[in-house]
This record gives sequence, structure tokens and C-alpha cells, in this order.
Amino acid sequence: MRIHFRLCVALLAAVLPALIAGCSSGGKKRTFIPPAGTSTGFTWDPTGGFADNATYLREVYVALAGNDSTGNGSQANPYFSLTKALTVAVPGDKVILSAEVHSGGIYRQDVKGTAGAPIMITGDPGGGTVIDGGTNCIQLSDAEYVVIQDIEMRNATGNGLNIDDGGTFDTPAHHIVFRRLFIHDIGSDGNQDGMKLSGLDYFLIDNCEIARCGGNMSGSLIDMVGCHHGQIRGNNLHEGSGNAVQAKGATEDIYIWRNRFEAAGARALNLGGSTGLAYFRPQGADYEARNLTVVANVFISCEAPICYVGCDGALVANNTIYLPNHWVIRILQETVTGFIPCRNGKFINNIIVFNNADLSTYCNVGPDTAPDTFTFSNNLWFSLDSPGFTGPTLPVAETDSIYQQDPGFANAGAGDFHIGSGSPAAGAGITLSDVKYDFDQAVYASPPSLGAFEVTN
Ligand SMILES: [Ca+2]
Ligand SMILES: [Ca+2]
Repeated sequence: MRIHFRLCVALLAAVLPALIAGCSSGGKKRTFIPPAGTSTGFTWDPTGGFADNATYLREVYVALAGNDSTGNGSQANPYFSLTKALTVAVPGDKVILSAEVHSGGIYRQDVKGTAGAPIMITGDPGGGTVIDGGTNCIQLSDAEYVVIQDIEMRNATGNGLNIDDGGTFDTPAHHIVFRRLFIHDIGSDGNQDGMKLSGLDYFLIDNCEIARCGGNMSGSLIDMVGCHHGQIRGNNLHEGSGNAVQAKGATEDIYIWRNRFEAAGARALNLGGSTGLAYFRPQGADYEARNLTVVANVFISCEAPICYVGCDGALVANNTIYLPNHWVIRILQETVTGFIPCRNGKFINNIIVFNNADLSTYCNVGPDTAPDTFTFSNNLWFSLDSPGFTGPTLPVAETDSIYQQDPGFANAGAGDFHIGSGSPAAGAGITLSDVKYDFDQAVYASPPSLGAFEVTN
């Protein structure tokens, strides 16, 4: 498998020029808003919270016993198909799918709510709603202010959910919230994705489980091409093929927080990637991704947890990485001519527990990158099988890190990576403005502990 993977990487390079440098977006300020009176809270919400503040004016029902010709969408006389319900839906409608197995292959253009009156597509609140099969279980083009929640999607041949801008890049899809979805067993042999997002701005993927999408080390659990201003939080992403999360095609300003990644594919996080020039949004961008932030996630048994690939500035901080099984970090460039070299990545306040026998190298650096612009600091590295480990080989010197001291996870075998006050990771971090809440949404101390969990006792 590893031989095939290396071969695959060697064959991947897509080399195309770009001209226009994007506008500056460095130093973007986020406003963190904890709920009053609690010690826990949410980070900044790129959707502005429209889904939490919405009130719905009408319910529209879909059930297998319904009828698209004679139904009227009432609970007593429902429609048969989600397609029909979306055809008649207006802002403020809540479309409710019965707790049955509905057929996939649903496509609709211009499903548009408003900030004050979004359109919701929801499964039965009691659970049991499934959308099965189709090329895509659901595809929406140029949707706006839509909430999709509480649905299991499975067995599509292409993608589970496909959200796009209809190929008209200057009018992206925008303001979409995905929550409590279970998307699994999508595609079989190649580039098939759980969630395929192309030209989507202002979105939130919250508390979803996505597993087993694509095949042959291709396909993503979540694939973003030219997406901007999103948050991916609290999801359980496992058994990927190509990767768990890919952010490419000039994807920008994505906050990846509190997710659990297990056996997530060839590259758990592809921070950047390899995109054909025709698909960049905006056109002419000279980066695959920029301003990505990866905070307080847990990575278990991943081939290559963190891959910076043609990425201009990504912060990877306060993550817990357990038993990586080939590399810890990769710095790569797959779009080359006319593109900035992969640069300015930061890897700070992380805990990495590993077996040297599993690793090829700690940090794999490919050609056409700028590894000397990276920052490594305040990480804890602990080898389980090499007691004499004295620190990883990295492209630039690491500062203020801790080597070969057991972080003292509560119960790593059971997936519990909490640490106690006696841990060498406790309070060993540096304060970062984009690091506020841990995996449990507890506030990080100042200075913070390392890893995805602040000390809780
Ligand atoms: Ca469009
Ligand atoms: Ca894909």
C-alpha cells in the first residue's frame, strides 16, 4: 500500500500557471463569542449565526406515501419527493423528510432562503431519515441561507452532498449550515467525496460523521474547491481514502476545530492540493489555500496527519496526534508554475505520540516549497518505542519544544487524550490569538497547555 501511495504522489503533479496575486487577507481578526455565564462557548461563526436565530413559518412534509401531483406538503397530504418540496419551498420553510429511506439523486438550483428566513431541509427529529443512492444523494447549485440537518446519506456513486456555485463563480453558494449529518459509504474506487463543496462561502459543518468515501487513495470526506469563510467543527471523520479534509482551488479562511480524525486516508488534512486552473475561485489565484487554521483536533492512526500543499500560511496549533503511521507533517507543492511556494506554515503547541518504527520521516519536504519559512515551536514529541529519542528532524530549528516526556494521556487506548496538571504539556504552550477553546470547548489557560485538551483538574 505504501509503495502504491508513493507512486501516486509522484504522478500527481498538475502544473499550471496563474497570474493575478490575490488581495491581502493576512491578520484577519476573529471575534470569539462565549455564551454568557458559562466557561464554554463557540468560536467565531462565519455564518453569522443565522441558523441558530431562525424561526420557520411553515412546515413542508415529504414521505414515501406522499404524492408530488396531488400532495400539498401538509403533514396529512405530503409530497413524495424532496425535489418537489424544494421546487415549492420559499424562505422560512422547514422541509421535513419522514423517517424512511428516500431515494437519492436529488438536484435543485436556486434554493434560496434569507438571513432572517432560511430554508431548512431536515430529517425526522426522532431520527431514521435516510437518503440512499443516486449520483449525489443531494446536489444544490447556488443555494443561499439553507440548513441541512439530521439526515443519513449513503451509497451515492458520486458524492454524498454536492454544493456548488452552478459554475458561475461570481455568484457563489453561500450561508449553508450542515449539522448532525451522517454521510457514509460514498463511491467506491476513486475521487468520490462525502461532501463536495465548490464555490461555497460562509458555511458551517457541525457535528457530522463522515466515513468511507472514495477509494484507491482518492476522494475526500470533505472536499473544498474555492470555498471561503467556513468552519468545520466537532465532526467525526474516519476511514477516509484520499483525505479527510481537503482545502484547495484558492480556498481561504477555514477554521478546522474540535474534529476527530481516525484512519483518515493518505493525507488526513490536505491543506491545499492540486487543482486545475479552470476551477480556481477566484480565477488567477496563486495559492491553493491560505489562512487555514487547525486547532484542538485529535488525529488517530493517520498516514500523514498534516499536509501543507501549495498553501500560503496555515496555523496548526494545539492538536493531539496519536500514532501517525508514515509521516507527521508533509510540505508539498503540486501546482508549481506561477504559484507561490508552500510557505509560512506554523506548527505550534501540538502533542505528537508515535512509534519510530511506523515513521518514514517526521516531516516530508517536497520540491518547490519554502520550508525555511515554517515555524515549529512548543510541541511535545514522545516516542513510544525509542526511549532515546532526542527530537525530530525538521526543516528549520524548533523552539521551546519538549522531547521524550510522556504527556500522560488519561486513556489513549480508549481514545481519551485528556491530560492532568502533572503533565509536561500542562501550561507549556504559547498564547495564540486564534486558539481560544479546546476540544471540549473549555477555555485554554494562559499560557495554554499543549494538545487538544486544556488541563481539567
Ligand atoms: Ca453561481
Ligand atoms: Ca474530490
